[in-house]
Amino acid sequence: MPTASTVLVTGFEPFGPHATNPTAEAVALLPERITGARVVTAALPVEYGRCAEAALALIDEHSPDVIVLTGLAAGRTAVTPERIGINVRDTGGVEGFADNAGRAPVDLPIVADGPDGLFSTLPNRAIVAALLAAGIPAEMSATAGTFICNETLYAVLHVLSSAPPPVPLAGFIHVPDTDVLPIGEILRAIRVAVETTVAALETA
Ligand code: PCA
Repeated sequence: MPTASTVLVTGFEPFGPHATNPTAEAVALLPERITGARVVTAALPVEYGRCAEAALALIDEHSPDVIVLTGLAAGRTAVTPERIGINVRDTGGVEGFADNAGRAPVDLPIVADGPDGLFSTLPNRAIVAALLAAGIPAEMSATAGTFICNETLYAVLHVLSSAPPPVPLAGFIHVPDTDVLPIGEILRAIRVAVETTVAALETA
């Protein structure tokens, strides 16, 4: 039964119409340790390519046992662990919308010849149950979209899929905007997700 010594928890910088990003604010408020594990946090850039490079550099530097990537999904009304990352970069459906470097690719792969999809390895069912038990709205999500959050999830899972053991548990959680869930509740949700994943690792 392995014990988590390091947990990497990321949010994202502001993007598009959002002057702030609650995930960057929430991860910066996390305590230095959660259930004994050291907590490393960062706000990732909202740019194709650089988002995943930044996440992978942190993974290289800190060798985390647990990786919880978080991002804002404005319009959602629940905290939503993502089931899968898909091998698609596509910003084309939204008029005038681009990443923070002004790029709006359409129908491109993230990894040429990569698998179509890669599943999160976080204990998503247990996380949803723990969030609901904590009084936080939560449900599983079947799509992280085709923008930066999906790319970061897919690229991290792709690298981990060929990494030597021990491979960290890794996945993505989208959170609603602060008009639906105040920042303190978003912080609590992320903390519950981390605690649940650390506990799952210890009973594995
Ligand atoms: N949400 C966006 C990118 C950054 C973020 O917080 C997304 O869902 O892709």
